Amino acid sequence: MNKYTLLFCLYLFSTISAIGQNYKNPVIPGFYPDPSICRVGDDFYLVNSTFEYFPGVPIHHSKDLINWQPIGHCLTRTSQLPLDKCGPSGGIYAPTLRHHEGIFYMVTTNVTNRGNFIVFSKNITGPWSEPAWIDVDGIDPSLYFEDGKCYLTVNPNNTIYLYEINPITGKLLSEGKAIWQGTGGRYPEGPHIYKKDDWYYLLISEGGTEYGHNITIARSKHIDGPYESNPANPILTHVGMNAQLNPIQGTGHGDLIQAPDGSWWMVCLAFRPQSGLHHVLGRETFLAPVRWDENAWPVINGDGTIDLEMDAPTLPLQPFVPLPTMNDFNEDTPGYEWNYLRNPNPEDYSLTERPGYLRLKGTDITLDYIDSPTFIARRQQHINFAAGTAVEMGKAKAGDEAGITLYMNNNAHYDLYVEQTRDKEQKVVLRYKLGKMTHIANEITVPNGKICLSVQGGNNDYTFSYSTDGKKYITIDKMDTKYLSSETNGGFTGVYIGLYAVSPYKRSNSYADFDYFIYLPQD
Ligand code: 6LW
Repeated sequence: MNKYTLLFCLYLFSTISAIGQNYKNPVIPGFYPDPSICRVGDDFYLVNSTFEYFPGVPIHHSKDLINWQPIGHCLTRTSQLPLDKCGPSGGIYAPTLRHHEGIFYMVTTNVTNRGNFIVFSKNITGPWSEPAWIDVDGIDPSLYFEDGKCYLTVNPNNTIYLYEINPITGKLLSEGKAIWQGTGGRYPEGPHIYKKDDWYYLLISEGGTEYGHNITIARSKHIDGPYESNPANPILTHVGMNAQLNPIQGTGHGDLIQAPDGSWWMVCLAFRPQSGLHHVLGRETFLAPVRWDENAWPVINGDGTIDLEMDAPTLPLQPFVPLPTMNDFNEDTPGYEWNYLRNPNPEDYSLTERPGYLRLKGTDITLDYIDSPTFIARRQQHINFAAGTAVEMGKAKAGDEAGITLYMNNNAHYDLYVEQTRDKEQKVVLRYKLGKMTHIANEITVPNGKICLSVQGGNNDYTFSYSTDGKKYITIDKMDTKYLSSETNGGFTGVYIGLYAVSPYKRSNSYADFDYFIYLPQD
């Protein structure tokens, strides 16, 4: 056998062995809720909601529905994503992504500012257009294209309405028609229309995005109804006895997709409770196989539940190179995993002023404000993880602080930081902010210079440590994960691990230099 035959055989073997493998859920872990998916040829693209974070609506790419790689965001400019004073879990709600005749469309709602809008782009990585605002109430807009027409579904007044729309201008071209209210569950939302064979299918979510969440479906021979409910509804839910011990809960908000091989799949959101019934990672993106039964209704993974370990044949797997665990800050711009709070002031961040360092310039906007503190963060994507950084204060004045934060929202965050003291010394401080309470767990005077800060995440606790030499770490305290959970704080987001800087002075020339950032998944 010559070299090429051998390589070909190896390739064939790897492809064949890849088909039929099981896969793990969630397929996109961490705060990636409200997934919407579309396919162009062999390429799948998926978007999620982002609320008060910037840039908005991350885009992932996949060849196999299981391995996903971040490739950008739809909303990268303040003009597309005004988030001024947007409260926690305001801003961008569920998006829908569709591709039609060479153009990608993303439709979503900025619940804090002007409501529903569409952006479009010829390329999935943008640049995406300015918003075309839609004069309609409700959330979770979706688009469906057919015969040169485009239809909008959206849910004002707890009812799914259908409109004809111009997807470029956002102008409504017809009166709205109420087409379904679901099966009686609260918050009928997340509607999507699909056509398969002779039927229009209307997929929605009901029950709210907590433990009662579920997915139902109706169908009609005509796009504007009447829609008949599937007698087997809900088609996906974890409220039943068959999922009472399932580590995945709150399954809902799905979108269907057909793969090039003809197989059908659903992406949906769900969460993973930890430390009792608390979830801190936010709502994540899951994948389920779909089959159509003899009466032409979709069946999700057999019994309408999903698992962490999925027992299902997959498309040929095409993994991507994972993100490195260590970020040396050697790039000139932050990677797609980094987010800001609301609309950031670009002058407060630099990766070029000191090559190999992330420089943050603190302002008097603290993490407690509904505003844009100097804060750049990535999602906590794993229940068990280790994260760390090393921070050096520059030209610091008394009261300047910089460090690492576990941030759920302005009312719930744990901060491990270096603070400049009045007498030109510094201290390491661990502070908990929970509602109206701010508690300093400990403060330790340390020598001037670079300080390493680390956080270890686990099921019940976060453990906070520091080091003055990068070798010997001293644990300061442990704090419960559950107080940062969605159950404790409400809202739709998950915990971020942030690097931040604050100064008591509105504008000073002080700064903090972060040497590296490590995020090590340990699930
Ligand atoms: C979203 C709605 C929902 O718009 O929660 O879980 C809302 N589903 O469909 C916020 O994500």
